[in-house]
Amino acid sequence: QGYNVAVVGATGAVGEKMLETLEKKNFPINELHLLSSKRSAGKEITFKGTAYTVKEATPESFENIQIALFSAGGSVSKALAHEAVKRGAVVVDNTSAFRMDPEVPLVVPEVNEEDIAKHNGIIANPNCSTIQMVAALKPIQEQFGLSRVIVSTYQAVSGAGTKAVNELQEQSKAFLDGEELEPEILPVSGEKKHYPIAFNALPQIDVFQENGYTFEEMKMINETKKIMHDSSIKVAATCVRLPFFTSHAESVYVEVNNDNVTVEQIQEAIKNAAGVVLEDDTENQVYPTPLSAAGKPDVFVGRVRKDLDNSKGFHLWVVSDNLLKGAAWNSVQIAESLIKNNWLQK
Ligand code: 11C
Repeated sequence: QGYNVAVVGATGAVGEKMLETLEKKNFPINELHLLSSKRSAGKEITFKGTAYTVKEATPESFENIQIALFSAGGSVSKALAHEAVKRGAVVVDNTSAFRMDPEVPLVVPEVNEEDIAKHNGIIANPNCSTIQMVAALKPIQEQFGLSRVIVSTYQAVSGAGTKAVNELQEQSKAFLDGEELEPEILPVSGEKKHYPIAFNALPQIDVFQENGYTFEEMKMINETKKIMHDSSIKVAATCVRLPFFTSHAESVYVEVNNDNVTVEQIQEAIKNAAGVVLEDDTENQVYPTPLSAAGKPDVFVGRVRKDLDNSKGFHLWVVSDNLLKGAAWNSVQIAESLIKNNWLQK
């Protein structure tokens, strides 16, 4: 038995991974509808050997759809997610449109799968840099308590979309040829100023908020508290874009609730956590990197160390493919959970 599934944003970087993931997981599909903005409609995409024409997403596109996976940007989700729900679909939304809405569960299945049951038609997929961090934090919170998190990120350009990927490629070639290309996309498409990404590091992901943090940083702060069901965890974030294509890496400092926790205990907890892989053997130079994590659905953790001054403090290095666990894989996991637990019907 299969489901009628719509993929909204099918031609985008995440949409492409969404289709790859549905295929890889052999998701039970009856009818597949590939939807996009007007601009991308008409393109052909092959899924499991069958060619599909991408259609413009309209409210009527969702008649008879049971599961709609949205990743076409916040404005499309705001315009069409409720239209899809009205027509009986359950929406898994990969944008920031509804994440902080108290009526909308924000879910990383390894952390808070049970929240899916409370949905009113929409379930939000968190920001990619948040997903991989909370997956690594969950076993620590569960076993040792968690009072504080300070994270600095090293994020791939694919998080900013296909145009940013092209910009890094073209700028890098030009730079190596001794030429200079005017930056047009990064740090944020549509912003007043642009800076080169090739051979550079940009401490701005998304737009600045009134408090001096960027929206990406505030997403990490607010989403972490919501997903982990604890608004008392202190969270601070600095998000930085670096010139590589895939995977976000994060240096994460955490404080647990007691003084006697050892590095080995933290490593053991991470090793046993679902969806998380410990790659931590400094003697043999084993640790994850953006390249080693690319194309894999797991979250990888290495470099577990105890802070030298705070007996409750630990440092971790967390890496994951931002388009897989950070986006498509997590969305499809949510869809699978809806089916497995009979949570599609409300
Ligand atoms: C980035 N994390 O790397 C962003 C992309 O809220 O889903 C994901 C944006 C989002 O630029």
